[in-house]
Amino acid sequence: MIKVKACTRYFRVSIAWLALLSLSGVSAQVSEKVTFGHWALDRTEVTIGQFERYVRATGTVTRAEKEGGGFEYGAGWERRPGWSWRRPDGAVPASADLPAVHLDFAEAQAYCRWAGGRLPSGSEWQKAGFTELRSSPPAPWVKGRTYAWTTGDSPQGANTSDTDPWPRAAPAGVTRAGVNGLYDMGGNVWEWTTDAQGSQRRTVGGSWWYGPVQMKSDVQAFKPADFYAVYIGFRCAFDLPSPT
Ligand SMILES: [Ca+2]
Repeated sequence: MIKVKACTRYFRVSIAWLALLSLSGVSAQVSEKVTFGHWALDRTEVTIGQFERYVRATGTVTRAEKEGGGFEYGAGWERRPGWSWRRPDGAVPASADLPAVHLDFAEAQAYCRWAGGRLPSGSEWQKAGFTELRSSPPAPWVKGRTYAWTTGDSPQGANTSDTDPWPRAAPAGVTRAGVNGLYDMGGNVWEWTTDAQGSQRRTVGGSWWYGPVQMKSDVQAFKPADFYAVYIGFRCAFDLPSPT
């Protein structure tokens, strides 16, 4: 379970990615949601900055804050004192665009309700994540095609435990845009869905902790709904008025 990355290769890849990102100019001009007819999905995982606005508006104090800190996997699940969405890794986060984590299912759902939406179902998430639904997608995306990965034909460009520029979580919009122009559907942090097995809820997409195989659509990763950890986040779905 230990994440190892070769330093020399890491820096070489980082330089290549920085050059690529400087050319692509992602995130600045794109809307925050991707629309699929009667519903929409957040383009990125919900960020610390977005969650902070919710906390300021509602006075919410999360369970990780009240209960002594969020969890990270070490020798089993270990509570990390002081870790919460405010300090995902125990320190002031480098960017407000990092994903909001250390939130259980109900806390994620409460945020989405406040934002006018809800958590997606597993099937909604899966369709948006793997099947290109845009009417005129930019190259190389093909309308109607279902891809093997959320990033297309390969997992390259996602933030997993494989060699990439991100040792832990990555800020929104810096990884490679995937199917439907969505970011981090695979990798970065797991995302809560409403799929239930008793008191458990399905998380999808894998995370920076795991290899790319956890990104696949058929992964069934259910977690206790009241669990929160450093690599579980979420994004919201929104029901839209039907076209008349
Ligand atoms: Ca994700």
